Amino acid sequence: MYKNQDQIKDFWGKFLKLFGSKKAILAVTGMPAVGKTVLLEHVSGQAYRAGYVPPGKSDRPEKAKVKGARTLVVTAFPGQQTPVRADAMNKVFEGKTPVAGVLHVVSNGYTKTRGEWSPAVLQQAGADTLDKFRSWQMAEEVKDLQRTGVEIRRSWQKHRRPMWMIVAVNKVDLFAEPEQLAAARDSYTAASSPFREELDQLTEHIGSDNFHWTTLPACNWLESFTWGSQQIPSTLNVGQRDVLVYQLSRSLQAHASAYD
Ligand SMILES: Nc1nc2c(ncn2[C@@H]2O[C@H](COP(=O)(O)OP(=O)(O)OP(=O)(O)O)[C@@H](O)[C@H]2O)c(=O)[nH]1
Ligand SMILES: [Mg+2]
Repeated sequence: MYKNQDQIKDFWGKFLKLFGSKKAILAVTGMPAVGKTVLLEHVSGQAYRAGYVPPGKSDRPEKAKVKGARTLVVTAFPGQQTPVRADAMNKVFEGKTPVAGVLHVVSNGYTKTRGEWSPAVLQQAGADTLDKFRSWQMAEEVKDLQRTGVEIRRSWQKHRRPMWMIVAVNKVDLFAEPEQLAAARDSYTAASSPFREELDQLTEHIGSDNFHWTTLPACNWLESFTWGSQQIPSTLNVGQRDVLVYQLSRSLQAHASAYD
């Protein structure tokens, strides 16, 4: 009998050290500024140190290990389409060890604008309201899923190993009202939605016995979203955010174990 939680943790720590936990290779994909790095840093625990702030745009892939029943060896790719990203994706998706699962991050059109994508530039390009900007970003998300699908199919062709995808619908602190959440879910999963059509096509190419997808709400950082004079408040609190981080971590572990 164990007297307390610490002893149980200690036991598992020693057990995992002795026998090791099985590894699963995971990839975090998605467009620029949807929240991949911040998500990875929360799921891996790195962000829970005092004074953490989001690091900004990634120029290269980021790696982290997430310990649990499975040791998740996770790579997040930079969203910007550069040779560095292409090379990194190639190495992981066509590497020796097959990718077990993909965490594909989307943000319901709330893509953080940075540098070359300043609101002023985007407004000149015709995205002069938040609604137009979000629609445009969501159309970009569909194209980005197509590109990710190409990588997944390459991995399937090389390894013939079943794969899964969790679509993390991120930044839900910006659309946490029940009807807003339902609308977001529809945008990604309703039969008529372009994003869902892309998921269905990918499933058809690989075969439903070999590819499975699901969606999960996610939030890792509480920050309002500003577009011109419009400000969308962040309406969750830290406790609610932590529950979402925990649920995502659990779902990653559950998928990694179930599809082993
Ligand atoms: N409201 C809100 N904002 C978030 C959340 N997660 C991230 N952000 C914001 O989005 C910005 C971009 O997050 P990153 O993790 O850097 O995005 P990324 O997908 O890694 O972007 P690239 O490195 O360019 O591919 C952060 O700096 C935060 O300002 C979230 O859950 N909610
Ligand atoms: Mg990043």
